[in-house]
This record gives sequence, structure tokens and C-alpha cells, in this order.
Amino acid sequence: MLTLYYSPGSVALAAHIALEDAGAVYEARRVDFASGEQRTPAFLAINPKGRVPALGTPRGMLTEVVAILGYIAATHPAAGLAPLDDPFACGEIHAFNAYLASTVHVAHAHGRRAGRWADDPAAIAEMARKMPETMLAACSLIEHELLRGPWVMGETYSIADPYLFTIATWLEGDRVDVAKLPRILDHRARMAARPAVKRVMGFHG
Ligand SMILES: N[C@@H](CCC(=O)N[C@@H](CS)C(=O)NCC(=O)O)C(=O)O
Repeated sequence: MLTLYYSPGSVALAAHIALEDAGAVYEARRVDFASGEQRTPAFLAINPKGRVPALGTPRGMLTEVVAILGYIAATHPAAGLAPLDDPFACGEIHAFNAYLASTVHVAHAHGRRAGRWADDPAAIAEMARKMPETMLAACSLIEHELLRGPWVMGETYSIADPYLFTIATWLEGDRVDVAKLPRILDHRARMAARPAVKRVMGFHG
């Protein structure tokens, strides 16, 4: 049995979709960001980083979307969420997902979480002001170079797809000019039509 710790609308959505894609047996436990539950001693005992997602597994807790997605794919091989017998193709998926984690998600966090990097209100405001621009630049690279279509890696759906979808759901809220990202929007629409995504969106709104 797996336990996914999530907050609605957070990056945990990617792991949630992958669990559904995999046909995994899991329970979803909501972490209440509004009351700051992620910073309570009880949750910090689950994930000392104070972040979601976290995935409780029979071997212990896993954190970081990239690791959780890789774990789900590797433990549910029949779902075909990663080419497990092809190290190079697997590496390409991890490279894409690592870009989302280390560059795109971090750019997004400069909007509402700029206080992680500065105390000066003017510096915080400036980071938030620039965020739509840096998000568009990061997503334009995906639009023009990385997204092969129809799925991220081409003809075969993989653990890169729920991750890109999750970040694509943030774009309008981040004031990104989505008209410049038609291929990402097309991917998002195709993802939204998948039954697994529809089931999970009931939790995430
Ligand atoms: N590097 C982490 C980032 C996780 C992360 O930042 N999650 C956000 C939600 S999108 C969070 O838990 N934020 C809580 C907070 O900042 O207090 C990953 O990729 O899993």
C-alpha cells in the first residue's frame, strides 16, 4: 500500500496522476496548506522538507516528484510508464523531468514563494513581477525543443506527461502568455481528456 501526501493544485498532482496511470493501490492524504499543516511537527516527521508530494512506500518515505515518478514507473512495469529496459530513453525522461523540477517549478515559485530567496519587500515584488517572463522563457524551450508530440517523448506516453500537465495547469495563474505555447496547450487538453486525469482532478479541483 502506498500513501500519497498531497495538497490540491500542487505539484503532487503529477504523482497522483501517475499512481492512477499505474493502477497503483494507494491512499491520498490531503495536507492542509491553508492552516500551514506542512510546517507542523507531525508533517515534518513525514517529510522534513515541509513539502508535497511525499510518498509512503513499504520501504519508507520518498520525496521529490522526479524520484516518486521514477519509483511509480519502476514498481508498476506493466503500466509502461517508462522504457525500463532502455537506459538512454529512461535518461531522456529523467532529464526532461529534472528540467521541470529544477528550472520551471523554481521559476514558478518566484511568484508566491519569493520570500524563500529574499526578505526585502522590493526584492520579493521584483521576483514576482519577473516570474511570468521567466516561466514563459522556460516553457518556450519545452514548446520549441523538448516536447516531441503528441506526448512529451513522442508516440509513447510516459511519466514526463503528468509532470508537464501539472505545470501547464499553473500557466494562466502565473500570468504567462499562453498564446505563445500552443503545443503545450494541446498537450494539456489531451491530458485533461484522459480518464485517469479526470478522476484525479476531482481531488485537485
Ligand atoms: N523539489 C520538490 C518541490 C516540492 C514543492 O515545492 N512543493 C510545494 C507545492 S507545489 C510545497 O509543498 N510547498 C509548501 C510550502 O512551500 O510551504 C519536488 O519536486 O517534489
